Amino acid sequence: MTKIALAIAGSEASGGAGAQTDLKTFHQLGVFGCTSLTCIVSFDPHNDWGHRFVPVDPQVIHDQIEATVAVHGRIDAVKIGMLGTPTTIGVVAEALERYDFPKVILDPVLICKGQEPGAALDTDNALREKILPHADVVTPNLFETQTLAGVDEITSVNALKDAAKKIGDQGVPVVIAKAGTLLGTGTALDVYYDGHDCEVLEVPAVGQERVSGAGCTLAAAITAEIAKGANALDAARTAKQVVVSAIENRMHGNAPFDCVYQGHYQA
Ligand code: PXL
Repeated sequence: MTKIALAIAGSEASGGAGAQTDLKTFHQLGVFGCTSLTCIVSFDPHNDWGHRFVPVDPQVIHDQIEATVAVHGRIDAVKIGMLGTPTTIGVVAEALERYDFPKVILDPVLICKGQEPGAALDTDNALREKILPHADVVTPNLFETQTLAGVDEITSVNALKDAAKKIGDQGVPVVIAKAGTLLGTGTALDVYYDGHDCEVLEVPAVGQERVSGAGCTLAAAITAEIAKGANALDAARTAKQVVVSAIENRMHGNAPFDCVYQGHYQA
C-alpha cells in the first residue's frame, strides 16, 4: 500500500524550498505527497532576493488539513515546515491535537528574512510551547538548535551534542541537530539523539556554498522514510544521501544561491 505524507509548510514559489521541495522529495522516495500551505513566500528580485511573506488565512489552513485527512482517511507521517506566525501555529497545533497523526516530523523554521522582527520572538515561543510537544522528530539547524536549547554559539561537535540532549530533555523523542558544513569539519555533520544513543552522522561536504532547500529536503526525506516504516536513525541516514544527491544535482539560476533538485536520487 502506498504510504501518504502530509507537508504542513509554506510555498516558496521558485520551487527550491518549502512545500514544493517536500512534495518532490516525497515523490522521489515513493510516497504519496499532500500539502496544507501555511504561507506564500516570493523572493524579491528587486530587493536583494528578500522573502516577501504572506500568511494563509487561518480558516484556509484548517480547511486544507481537514480536506486532506477526509480524502485519504489516513496520513502515515506529517512534516511541519515554515509556519511563520503565532496564529498559524495555533491552528496547526489544534489540528495536531484533533487528528493525532501517527508520526510528526518538525523542521522548526524559526525566522525567515522579510518577516516582521517583532513577531519573531512570539513565533519562537509559540512553536516551542504548542508544536514541539507534538513532535516525534525535530530537525533544527545550528541557529535553531541554539535557540531551542537556550545555549550560546555552538562551535564544536561536543557542544552540538550537548545542545541536542538539552532539546531531547524537553521531551522530544528524537532530535536531529544539523550543523551541515558550519563546524568546519569538512563534512556535512548532524547529531542524532534519541534519549539513549547520540550519534554523529557525517557525509563528505559537497562544495562550500549553502544551497537553498537542503534543510527542507532532509526533513522531508526523513518524513517519507518514517512513513514507509523506517526508524528515525535509518531515516536520517537515508535522508543525508538524498540531500547529497539533491545538492550534487542543484539548479543554478540568476539568484545568488543555488537550490536543490531531488530528481536524480536513486536508493
Ligand atoms: O528553507 C527554509 C524555508 C522553508 N519554507 C519556505 C521557505 C524557506 C526558505 O526560503 O521559503 C516556504
